[in-house]
Amino acid sequence: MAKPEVLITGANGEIGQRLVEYLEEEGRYDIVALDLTEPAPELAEKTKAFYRGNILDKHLMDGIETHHRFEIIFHLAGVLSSTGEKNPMLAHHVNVDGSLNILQIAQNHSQASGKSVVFVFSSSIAAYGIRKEDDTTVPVSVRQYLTPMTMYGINKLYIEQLGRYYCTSYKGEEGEDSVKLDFRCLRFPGLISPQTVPSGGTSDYGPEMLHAAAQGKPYSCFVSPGTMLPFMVMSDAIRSLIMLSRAPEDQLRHRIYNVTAFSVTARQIMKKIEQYWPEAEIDFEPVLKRQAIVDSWPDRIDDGPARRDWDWHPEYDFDSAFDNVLVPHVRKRYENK
Ligand code: AKB
Repeated sequence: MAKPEVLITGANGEIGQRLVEYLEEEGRYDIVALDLTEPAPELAEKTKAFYRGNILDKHLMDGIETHHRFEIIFHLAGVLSSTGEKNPMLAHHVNVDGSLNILQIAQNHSQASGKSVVFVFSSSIAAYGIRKEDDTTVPVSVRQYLTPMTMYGINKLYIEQLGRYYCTSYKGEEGEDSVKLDFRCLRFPGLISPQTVPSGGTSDYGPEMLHAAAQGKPYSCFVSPGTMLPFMVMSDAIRSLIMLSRAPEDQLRHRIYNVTAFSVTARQIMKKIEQYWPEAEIDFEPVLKRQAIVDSWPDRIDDGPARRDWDWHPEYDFDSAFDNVLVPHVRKRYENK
């Protein structure tokens, strides 16, 4: 019997690669993947179809819509915060217009099959905009401080709202009542993966510091030592995507959830790395623009609603993340290089 199909956009990105691997190993879905960049053959082999192209390409999107029937869509593709600040127009096109194309596929498939497509969107702490005078000693809830300073953050916030709109109010072109898609969204903190080094983001200093130390390379951190951000290891990010996608809809009191694992300063990350690589050469040379972006993100976010509604909890805190996952895996990754 044919398996249900899942679409993963941004499948060659940091989260996408791990999600493809997870779902392929589980064997529950036929995986249809989409990314702008060419995947490694080992990744492409795990999918039923790997489309290389742009989510703005209407012709490609129409082809994907016609050739498949998705039960679930993980929409991960997007231009990240630092890249987005260098090219805000591009970020807006890809993040907003591209997302609209994917939402429309989900909506059309929901209507055609008479069953709501589950649409999982990866949003970000970039949706927040904290000012100096704001009190962030208390973890920030999903509805507070929604005045993002980056194009990326503004785009994320808007897509969250678009998703909510499709899910609750959308009517077809003729104004007819339609079967609506089932929108679910996670606001991710900074993510740290032992397998990949991110690029184009602003929480990248955490993973960059780790991967540089493991390779014996010096690292100059672009935020100040006291800068604090919430983080999570990649395996917990994948768990949260899977858990939210499978939570019974009637248990979801919200459409948008924060998830987090530990809040640490850049100095704490450096100290942790020095426990394992005492010779690591790490210094701090804050870059004004990137520092301002990170300063506009909350130190701590409240993931209580996710814990209550769908039993979310991270598997790894700061110590166990580094001791049990990140350090052993990055060591292995670079041991013969
Ligand atoms: C970025 O830094 O842009 C991302 C994010 C926090 O969403 N990693």
